[in-house]
Amino acid sequence: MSRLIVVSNRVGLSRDVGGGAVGGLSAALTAALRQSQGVWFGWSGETVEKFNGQLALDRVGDVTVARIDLEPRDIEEYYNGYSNNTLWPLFHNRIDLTHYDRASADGYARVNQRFAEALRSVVGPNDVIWVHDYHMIPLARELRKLGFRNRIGFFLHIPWPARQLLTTLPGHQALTDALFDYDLVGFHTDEWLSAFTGYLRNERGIEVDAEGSVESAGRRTRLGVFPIGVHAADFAPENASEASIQAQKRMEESLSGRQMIIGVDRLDYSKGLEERFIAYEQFLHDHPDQREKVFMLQIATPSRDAVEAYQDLRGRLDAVAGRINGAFATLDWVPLRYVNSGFRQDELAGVYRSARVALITPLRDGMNLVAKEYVAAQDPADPGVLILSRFAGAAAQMKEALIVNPYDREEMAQAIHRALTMDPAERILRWRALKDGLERESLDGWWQSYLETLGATPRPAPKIVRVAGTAP
Ligand code: GDG
Repeated sequence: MSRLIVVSNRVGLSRDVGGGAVGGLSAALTAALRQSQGVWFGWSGETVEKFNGQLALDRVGDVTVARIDLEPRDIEEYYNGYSNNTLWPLFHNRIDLTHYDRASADGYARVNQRFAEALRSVVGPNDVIWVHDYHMIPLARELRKLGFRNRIGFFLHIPWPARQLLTTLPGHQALTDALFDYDLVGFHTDEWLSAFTGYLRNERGIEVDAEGSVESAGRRTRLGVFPIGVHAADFAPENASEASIQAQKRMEESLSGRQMIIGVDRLDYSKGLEERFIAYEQFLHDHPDQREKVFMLQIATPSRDAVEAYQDLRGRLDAVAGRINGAFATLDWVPLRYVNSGFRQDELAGVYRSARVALITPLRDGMNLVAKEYVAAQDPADPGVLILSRFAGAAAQMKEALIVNPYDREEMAQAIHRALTMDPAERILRWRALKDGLERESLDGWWQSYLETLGATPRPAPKIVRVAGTAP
């Protein structure tokens, strides 16, 4: 039987999380895996002094979880280094934060080899392998070297950078060539796909054929756009869990009749948090009549603390938040509540429901799921307004949001004012269109259409081994 093998840096599924604690993407991949009693493979999050290649196997319901430990040096070079200090900033247009060094690039290659070796004992000849994200670009190449002839797909959760930026990366050719060892490469939006094909055409002289495939070194790779969605029902008010209702109640009690603006992001420079705070400051400055009638709650869960750029950002955000509250707070009003702890997903849904406005303004984002979750959580009779950056992949679909340029603080300040004062009829009209979009582009539809497309790609041809003395 053909099973699905999902490979990602971290495995989102575990025995000890349940209910609202698991994120939507993890739940969706788990659903995909359940269908074929599949395997989810990734780094355990743990380190061992000396790499031993040992797989820890665990069974969670119908799904097998296979995890592997890495060495501290692997984490430094592969994870903190090449993945998060080179590829992440570069793919998010932050060439100023992109650090390249040969040791990290070597560590990235080494860990991908280690993952491929470890997959040998897991993967059967008919299994379909689905590799996720920028940590694993060369994995299919390593698997092919070991003789794997399985269908292997890759999905990039982040944007693809413009050619002019990508070509600053030493070894960009080898990195992109590695994608040709996949049978299907998927992106969130047409824009990311066309950045990729533009690079291939203009830098490498490789054209996309009429079927949307590219051919290089005798291998054919299909390219496609698969916009990820959310499981709207998990956020819908009618399905609210007790924890969700309590979170909403707690929020509403703390509003004291004020309107709330919500932001929820990983603490990451790509999310435009500093620009957002400054735009909110501008709004408070431009609209004295709105002060004390509104507040902003920014939930920003720390991530990648070991990377210097993230420590710097944290310091800057603390300073701007302090400045805003110092300048505008009164005895019983704090204009900006800035929270660095995480919440359960169902609690978040309750928080989304109590917010009149969501301010989701990344400087660059593969998709952005928070924008969709906010829409899914709204009360149809009294929905809130989504303000969305034009640079989030989600903006390609969510056109009825108030679309803003996150670099333009005056425009953002105006959009905040417009959202807070929007009449109910317009709010409902916009929300309905956005909600319909969520139904059309659902999370289940995302993985199903990706896997269908991957399943329809021709099976990689066997390697032709020439026997000495025979004619070619
Ligand atoms: C990458 C791409 C792409 C946040 N705080 C808490 C929490 N979250 C959840 C949100 C949302 C998820 O984390 C964040 O997803 P995003 O899409 O906004 O961003 P990234 O983490 O950067 O994800 C992105 C995504 O991959 C999927 O392809 O959209 O562009 O960068 O679901 O709700 N969840 C819980 N507590 C928190 O405090 N439970």
